[in-house]
Amino acid sequence: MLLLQFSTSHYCRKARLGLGYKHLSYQVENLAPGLHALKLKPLTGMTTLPVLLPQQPGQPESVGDSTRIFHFLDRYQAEPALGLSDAQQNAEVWAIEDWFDESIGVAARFVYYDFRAGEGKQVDPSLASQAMIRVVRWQYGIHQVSVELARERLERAIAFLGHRWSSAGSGRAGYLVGDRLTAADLAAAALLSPLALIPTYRQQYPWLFDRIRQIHEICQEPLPPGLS
Ligand SMILES: N[C@@H](CCC(=O)N[C@@H](CS)C(=O)NCC(=O)O)C(=O)O
Repeated sequence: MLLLQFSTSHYCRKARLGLGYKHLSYQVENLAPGLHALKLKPLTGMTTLPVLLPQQPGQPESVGDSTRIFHFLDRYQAEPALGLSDAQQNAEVWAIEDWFDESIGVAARFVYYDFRAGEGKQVDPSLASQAMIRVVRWQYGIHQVSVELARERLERAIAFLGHRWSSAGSGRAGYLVGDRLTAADLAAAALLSPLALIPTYRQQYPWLFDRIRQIHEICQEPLPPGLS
């Protein structure tokens, strides 16, 4: 299998967590931002990464979108499953996965690039990096008001995770749904990982980053910047 990705994308990290959780072997190809669209449009009809190429007879040529990749992986290899067998719990897994994918991952992107353009400029002050950040801010409409809304969204998501993940003295790590890791936990761990570089989040929510670290270790995925 080949995973087409941007090396720094948290959505591509999410796909890698799924592949790693299933112990599947795969290779990655890093695409150059901008030129990526030329390669992807004919393959998936979209321009976003990650895209998985199963490269096996009887399998689709390409699977675009990290949520579709998770569902594909469950069809391709049932165990360990990313969903749950109880129908109600399974519906909750995929609803939370979708919330993180469509809303919280976007909010994390807004807050991360706002940080990188200001207080976190020293992470990479090079002209090339700052130019790339300006393009991303323009492309996604990242400005003061949208960043403020994104911060509020992140606070609500972290409070939710606090109830389900935080072991708060019990010595036991929790799960978002049921009694084992699912697509919901993997999505949350990947899509909040950009916050690991932002000191205020690190100081305020140490348990969050402990859990993100544990999930990466279980999925045999290198830790995100800030945790490595
Ligand atoms: N919901 C999509 C989001 C993927 C996404 O936003 N990918 C970004 C990188 S983090 C991308 O490829 N952007 C380039 C573009 O939109 O052309 C998924 O889960 O795969």
